[in-house]
Parts: sequence; C-alpha cells; structure tokens
Amino acid sequence: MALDEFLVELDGLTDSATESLNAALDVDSLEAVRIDLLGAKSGRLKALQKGLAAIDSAEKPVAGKRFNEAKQKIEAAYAAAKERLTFAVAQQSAAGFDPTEPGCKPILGHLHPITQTIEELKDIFARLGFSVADGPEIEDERHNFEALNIARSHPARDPLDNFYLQTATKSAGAERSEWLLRSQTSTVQIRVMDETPPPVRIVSLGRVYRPDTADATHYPMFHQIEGLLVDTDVTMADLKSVLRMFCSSYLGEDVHVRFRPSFFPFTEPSVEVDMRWQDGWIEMGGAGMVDPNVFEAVGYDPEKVTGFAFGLGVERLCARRYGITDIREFFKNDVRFLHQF
Ligand code: FA5
Repeated sequence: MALDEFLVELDGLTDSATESLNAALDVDSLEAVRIDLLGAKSGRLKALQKGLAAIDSAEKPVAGKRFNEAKQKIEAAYAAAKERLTFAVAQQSAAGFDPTEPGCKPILGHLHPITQTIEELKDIFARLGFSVADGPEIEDERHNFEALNIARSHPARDPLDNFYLQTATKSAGAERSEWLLRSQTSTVQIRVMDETPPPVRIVSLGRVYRPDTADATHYPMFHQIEGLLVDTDVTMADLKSVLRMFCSSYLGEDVHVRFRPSFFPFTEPSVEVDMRWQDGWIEMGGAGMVDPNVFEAVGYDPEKVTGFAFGLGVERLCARRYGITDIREFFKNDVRFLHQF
C-alpha cells in the first residue's frame, strides 16, 4: 500500500471515529462504537494497522508515527466521551433520589427470649458472687445419678423417664457405662466438686431433656439454672435468702415465694420453690442442703463443709416474668411472638 493512500484512510478513520464518539448518547452505544473502532480482534484501527506491513520500508517510520498519533487521538476522544456519559448517568440517578421518601428499615433479629433470660440470670447471680460453670449435655450415670445419691432402683432412673443413648464403652480399659441426655443440671454440681476443692459458689445454665409430654408448663427439652454454694457453716437461711434475693431481682419486689417441704436424694432437707402466679402457685424448682452422701462421692468431708443447691426452670421463670401462659410458645419459632422480646 502506498503511503499517501494509507494516510488518507487514516485521516478518514480518525475523523469518523471522533464524530461517532462525540455523538454517542449513552454508555451502551459508546461501548458499541468502541468495539467497532478499537476492538482488539476486528476493530477498524486494528485492520488499518495491518496495512502498515505493506508500506515501503523507507516510508514505514512516517506511517507508524502518524498511525500512533491517530490512535492516541481516537483513544482520547473515547475517554472524553466515556467521562461525559458516566457523569450524565450519575446526575440522572442523583435526580431520581428523593431524600424525603421514607427509607426501607432493615429487619434486625435479636436473641431468643430464653437466651436473653439466661444472660440476665447470669448477671444477677454474678452480683451475688456466683461464677458460671458449664457441663456436657450427654452425661454418664455417675454424674446424672450415682454421685447425686440417686440409687439404681430410684424411679428417676427409669428408661421411660430418660433419654438413654446406646450403651457405649467409655474408653479403652474403662468400665462400661450407660449414657443419656442429662435430665437435670445437677450433674454440674458433681463435675465442679470433682475438680475444685471447697469453697464453691457457682451457677450453671443449660439444656436438659426428659420424655415429658409437652403442655403449658412442660417441654421435653428445657433449660435449668443450677446453683451450688459450699463453704463452712452454710445454712438453710442462706439458701432462702439467696433465692428470695434472686426472685425479687428478676421478678420484682412484689413476687411471693413459697418453700414447700419436698424430697430430692441429693439434698437433705429439700424444698420445692413455688411462686405466686395469677390465682395460684407455679413450681419454679427444687432446692435444699447438699446431702452428706454427695459430699462423700466427690471427696469432700461432710464433717467440715456444708452447702446448698437449687435448680430452677428457666422457661417458667421467663414465662412468669413476661406473663406468657404456655411455654410451648418459646419453641414454635413464630417471629410474631419472638419479636415482642
Ligand atoms: C430437679 O431437676 C432438681 N435437679 C432440682 C434441684 C437442684 C433440687 C438442686 C435440689 C437441689 P425438678 O425435676 O423438680 O428438680 O425440676 C426443677 C424445675 O425444672 C421444675 O420446678 C420446673 O421449673 C422445671 N421443669 C421440670 N420439668 C420440666 C419440663 N418438662 N419442662 C419445663 N420445665 C420443667
């Protein structure tokens, strides 16, 4: 190709390119023009560049220089057109924004009422000097029953009253033991005393499992708060004071608490803790002075230490606090209910 011919074509392309780029009305048509002119594979500039090869070698430097100038000019025109159209889009969307329109409120979740209650109970007992201990939900019979002075013949160990798991060998060489989903948080009393010398002052909050039929005050999975205080010269008066203080902290000064004589194998004497609700009483939990047999099971000397323990139902406490008449509501996961807390 002769140099003259090449330069005429180059000037023509530069003029028409600048014109089309300046005329582009929106980002999409600009992109189409860009591909037509500057496309890496079949753009018009690329096609012209191929013509350079046919130019006489003495004239090639001039042709190459002019080609580069033309290319820069087209690229600059493209950059200017792009800036113009992007700015126009930004202005358009700013014009479409009405700051006086009500916004879309994001839907925020929150902690489940039982989790909130657990946190609050921990806070109250922390103020009374109790630290928090934890224990596993799958337990062996020693922690759930034996060390708690619950004899093998006791009805609380009946397979129909517990969720026993398959009998498993604990670990190589250890005795065989039956495992179950713990039926009470009193297991943590044993775990803590096994590990810690007296004095002890803990609460433990968590899930427990019983094959109870679900009704307004029962559920097969529920939560308990366990308390254990062991020291010297601890009396039933201390137990009653701590529980009364806790109840008025959580439920208000006007709450009416009643201690009713009862029996638990791991406390002696034992009481049921009831609270007045609506026209009657609701049982919140059990409590009592730690039985000497329990101290012996964990290697404490019952001649030297005394202590009290209690276990309260978290669902019932929370229900009493908010006036909820059926604890099954906690587990239906109906957000219309849960959003109220
Ligand atoms: C016990 O579980 C004893 N471990 C409590 C205890 C601890 C006594 C330490 C002495 C010393 P009880 O089975 O009564 O006791 O259960 C305690 C509380 O758990 C009940 O009062 C009730 O508030 C709650 N509870 C029991 N069963 C259910 C259930 N199926 N659903 C919801 N809450 C329940």
